[in-house]
Amino acid sequence: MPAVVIVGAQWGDEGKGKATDLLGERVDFVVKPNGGNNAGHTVVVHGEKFELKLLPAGILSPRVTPVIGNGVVVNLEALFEEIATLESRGVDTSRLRISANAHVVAPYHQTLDKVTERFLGKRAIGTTGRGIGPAYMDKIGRLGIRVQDLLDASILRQKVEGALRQKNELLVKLYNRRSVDVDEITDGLLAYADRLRPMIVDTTELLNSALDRDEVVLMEGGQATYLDVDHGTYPFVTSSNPTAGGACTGTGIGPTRIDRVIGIVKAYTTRVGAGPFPTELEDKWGEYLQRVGHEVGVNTGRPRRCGWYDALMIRHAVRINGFTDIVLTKLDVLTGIEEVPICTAYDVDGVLHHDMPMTQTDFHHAKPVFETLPGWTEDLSLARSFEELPENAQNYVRRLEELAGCRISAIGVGPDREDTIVVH
Ligand code: 2SA
Ligand code: GDP
Ligand code: MG
Repeated sequence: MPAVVIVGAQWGDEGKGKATDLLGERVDFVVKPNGGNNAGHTVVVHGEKFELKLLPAGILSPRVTPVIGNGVVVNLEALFEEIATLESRGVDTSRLRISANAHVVAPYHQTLDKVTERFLGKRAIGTTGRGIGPAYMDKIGRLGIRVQDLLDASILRQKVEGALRQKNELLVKLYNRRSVDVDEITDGLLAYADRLRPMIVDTTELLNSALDRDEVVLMEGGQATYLDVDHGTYPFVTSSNPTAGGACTGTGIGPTRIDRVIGIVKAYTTRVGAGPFPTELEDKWGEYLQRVGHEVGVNTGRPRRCGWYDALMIRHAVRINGFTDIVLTKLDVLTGIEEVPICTAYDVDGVLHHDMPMTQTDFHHAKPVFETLPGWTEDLSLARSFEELPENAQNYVRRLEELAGCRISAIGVGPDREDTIVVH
């Protein structure tokens, strides 16, 4: 039975958390393959709002076992804070399992994230400041601390020492900061060991055995396609692979076991942080989408940049991820707009492109070419079938489906778990 992957198709905040939560009813395991507490999901369950940062959205469904996969970087302070907040609101977090191979975000990663951003000045990425990039740099540089290292105090101390030798040079000499103390870091991490121990398992074995028993495993990608370090708008990306392939490496589930790859697509486009954004609106419509769509970062509280739907980006995302289905979210936010633009081509220095340009320079120069469809004024929030949508909203969805080359199997018409139309 199925292993299902959920991937954001744009720059994040498409509503992956809600989609995961919705599928939670039919799922046994929800695993997070990448990212860390830079993610942010808002999930509304019967009017009650939950904000998740590090934990997978599946934690809100009582029958789901939530799992933090090997590809994740875990800030232990943030983890236990989030667990405490959820427990205080009556959510049972005791089923949570964490991969022994997941990496730890240490306080010095956060320091380095912030000083690097400052050092970059105008070229700053606009990171969430959570230490994600430096933690992944250590992982790839083979200087990382893994969750399993907390089970062996002497190994942990050696690894922290190894990691800090080079970083302290950097912090003191280049960034004019005080050096970080090995004992302070080691003891700080060890303080979590006892609480962490019962959660640490071989999650690859756990998830593959679940698939052997025909249970359903949902892999909930953090961030999104265009924040992918390989396929995104580099260097304005995160430091992991949020695309479908990253779900395999980040969990240890092989590609042949995956049955469905669901792309979460917002009915317009948003982005947090710096980087190119061809359909960005810097006029009253950008403010309109920001206000009506409540487009504010869950983690950092930053207002999200907003723009019209970009069909080139979605078609390319369909290919990179091999989407079998699309869940279209926030269609309700477009209600009341007289003519709804869709970007169907880019004008790059006078040359028309119908597919994503090969180079970042071209993408930076891309000017959107729009077609417009007539809008609708009816409230969509009560629609529960495709036929109950106003005709113009139906036409908008059909046109997006045609341009994407992938079926739209569900449509979001409001933030609540219930506000969803299942099409297929
Ligand atoms: P980082 O911190 O190294 O991953 O930042 C690198 C880039 O990735 C972007 N990024 C995100 N973009 C949208 N949403 C994210 N999560 C939060 C949310 C964001 C928030 O769900 O609202 O609260 O601000 C997320 N995480 C990383 C980031 O903006 C950089 O462009
Ligand atoms: P994620 O990072 O992809 O999980 O998305 P976020 O939770 O950061 O941002 C999506 C926001 O849109 C959240 O506030 C959701 O509650 C909200 N949302 C999700 N689907 C819909 C929808 O169909 N309509 C409306 N109006 N809001 C939605
Ligand atoms: Mg988010």
